Amino acid sequence: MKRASLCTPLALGALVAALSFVSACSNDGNAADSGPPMDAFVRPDIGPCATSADCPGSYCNAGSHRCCELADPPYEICGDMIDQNCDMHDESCGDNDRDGIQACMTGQDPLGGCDCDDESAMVRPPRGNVAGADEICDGLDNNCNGRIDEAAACCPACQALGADGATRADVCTSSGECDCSGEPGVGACAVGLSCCSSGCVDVTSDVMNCGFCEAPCTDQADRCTHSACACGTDPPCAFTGVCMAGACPMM
Ligand SMILES: [Ca+2]
Ligand SMILES: [Ca+2]
Ligand SMILES: [Ca+2]
Ligand SMILES: [Ca+2]
Repeated sequence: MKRASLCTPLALGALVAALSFVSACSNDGNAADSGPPMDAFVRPDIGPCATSADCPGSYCNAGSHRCCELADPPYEICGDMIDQNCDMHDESCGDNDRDGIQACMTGQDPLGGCDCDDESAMVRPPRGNVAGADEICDGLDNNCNGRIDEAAACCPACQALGADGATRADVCTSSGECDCSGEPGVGACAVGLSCCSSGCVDVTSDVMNCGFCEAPCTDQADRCTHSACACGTDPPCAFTGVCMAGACPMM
């Protein structure tokens, strides 16, 4: 592979390289120079490229001196002078896309709750009160979990189940099987059940998932009947009333 001399200005694609250049080239052999030999100034982790000419079809990352190669899983670390997602620039730190999740910084695990693409509000992990982005079939890891388009809606095995494939399951396993992440490893929920965070449930009667997943009934009801919350055989109590033993308090 072609390598430029450390003392050739054209070789300086980055601040890091510039610092190496200044240090190395100041060691010109004069008696006043008592530093270590030139090679000692080369960063030990410096990569194989000096300029983008060394990277056919790609370009040389300034911070690593390695040809840009898409990180797997895809993510971007801000402010490190390395373009992990190969979009031709290093991301700034902060919350650039204003989706409530800070960019991933050096030393942070990209799968640990930082924004793996802080330039797209369509990409963010769940964190605190901020919901993660929905995983949609767009070739991106929208929820920053390290998997691209793993949702049931993007999964041929779930689609093969028919119209309710994305209701009975929510994820495609890494081996391509349709599964419910609330009850992993058992495949899609049985016909008539919905895949919710608590597993496979009947949303027509489940008080914690009444009508829809993650839709619990309040204290004004004590059961879920035909997908609707109820207090006994009646509708839920008025706002301040707590349903007890199937009855609302006397007003
Ligand atoms: Ca970066
Ligand atoms: Ca963000
Ligand atoms: Ca994902
Ligand atoms: Ca996606």
